[in-house]
Amino acid sequence: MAVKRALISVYDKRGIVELAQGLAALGVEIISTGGTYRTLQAAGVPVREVAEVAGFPEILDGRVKTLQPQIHAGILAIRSNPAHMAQLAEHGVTPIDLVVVNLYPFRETVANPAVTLEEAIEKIDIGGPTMVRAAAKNYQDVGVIVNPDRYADVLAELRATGDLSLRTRFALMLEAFQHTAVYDNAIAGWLATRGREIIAARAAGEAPPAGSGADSPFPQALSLTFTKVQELRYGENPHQLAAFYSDGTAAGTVIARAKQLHGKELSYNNINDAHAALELVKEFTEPAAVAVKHANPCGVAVAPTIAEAYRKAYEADTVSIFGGIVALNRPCDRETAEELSKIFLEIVIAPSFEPDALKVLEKKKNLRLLEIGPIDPNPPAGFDMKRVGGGLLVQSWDAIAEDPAAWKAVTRTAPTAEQLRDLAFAMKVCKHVKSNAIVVAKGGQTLGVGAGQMNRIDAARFAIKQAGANVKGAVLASDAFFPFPDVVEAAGEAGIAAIVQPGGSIRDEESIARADALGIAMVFTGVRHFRH
Ligand code: 93A
Repeated sequence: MAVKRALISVYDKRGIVELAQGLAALGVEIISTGGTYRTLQAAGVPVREVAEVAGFPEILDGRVKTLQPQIHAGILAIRSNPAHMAQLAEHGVTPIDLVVVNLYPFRETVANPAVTLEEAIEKIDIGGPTMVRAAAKNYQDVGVIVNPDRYADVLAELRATGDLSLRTRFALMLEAFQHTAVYDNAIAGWLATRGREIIAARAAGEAPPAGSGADSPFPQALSLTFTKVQELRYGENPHQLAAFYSDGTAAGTVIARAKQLHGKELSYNNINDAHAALELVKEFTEPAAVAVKHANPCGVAVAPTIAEAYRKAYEADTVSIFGGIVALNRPCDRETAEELSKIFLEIVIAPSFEPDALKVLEKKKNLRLLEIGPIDPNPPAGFDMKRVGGGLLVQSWDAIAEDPAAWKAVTRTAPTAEQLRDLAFAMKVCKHVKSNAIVVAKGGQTLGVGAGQMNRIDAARFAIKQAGANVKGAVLASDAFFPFPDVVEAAGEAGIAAIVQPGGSIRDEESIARADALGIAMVFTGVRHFRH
């Protein structure tokens, strides 16, 4: 599919001159609608107007610009179908190989609380989505760009190969249909809420109530497209049926696109735990190892080498890791593999496995090895979601980056530099532990993890007990504030040297006074990390 002719019709003109110049330099003929035509012409790019090509002017204040058979037949004709091509010739239609469109800004328009129904409706793009859908449908022969972020890559591919690969055209098609789906969702959502209010007021002969106009990141109606990757043997328990669906992005979770090098098929619990392990190991830039059981970290450590980090993570809790999942943020080398193979693990996740390491680990018949490539520190794409009876709870990911430099020491003694490093480490882990969460750590290693307790003091007691004799001089992190000074008291009794917690309780002063009395340094982060 050589690109000979491109139709460019964009509302947002950013980057369009550069793209058009690039296309023109490749000998691509460009046709455009009024505003885009004028922009390109002013920039000296050779361009013809759609009206001239179609032999029909833009009419109805632009409502009919591209809704022409000359345009749509040019987009939709199947090039390998001789009858289609003969019909184009008969009617003097030239094929269009690339469609570059971005739509009237409906969402931006209705973000204005004072917008009228008429203004909103005028911003419903008709011709744009029609071209986008036509071009997307004919992806075998036509490329479609709806996202200015794609300009550079498409141009680069055309420069390199004179063509767009099937994969590129397919990816562009998918993005195009997702784009028009989201666009129509926004229209339907606004009409169903604010539009209805306006119409009801009009029918009652009243002025419409003030609109909120909030440009919410959450669409009014959520239609999600997930594709089945595989059916799973069973769900959390053998009597539950289960499957894994991908949202198609896989950017953050990586599980959907991890390469399984060895071992049995992943189970429902495996995928859930692997996700938890991966999200936590992402937090670290230094070599880090994370062991997870039942979606909670049981041993986490950082060290100068990945083998050392794993050894420390194992030693953090030599009991819970049995049958667990380990995530590494560095390639798994032979030394680490030898250590890993000493115990029964369900999964090892790593950016890559060195051939020596693979040889060692492949001896374990059932051990699943997941190669995830370079660790992407970003949260998964889209939202975090949880099913509840009758609906779906949707929120953004808990992706806030903790900045220990911005933490506030609230006690007379501030933590030492070493304690602050441990506090930062403990808080990173704590963020990934089910609430109520308390983490005790020292020297870049967890010593005790209190998870999922219904009260904070029991979580603290558990973490302290687990740390055993090592607790002296260790630090403690809490995912939420202390409602009572009891955690500080238990920490003092155990010999904890420093505490980090969000702060914000009405009894903060009591906890601070107790910490001062016990000689504990305490810092407040101002950020809560509940996880349920
Ligand atoms: O009013 S429309 O729905 N009717 C059309 O036939 C049509 N064709 C393209 N809007 C139409 N467009 C839209 O015009 C495009 O989606 C794009 O957003 C905009 C570009 O117009 P101009 O090039 O005149 O700035």
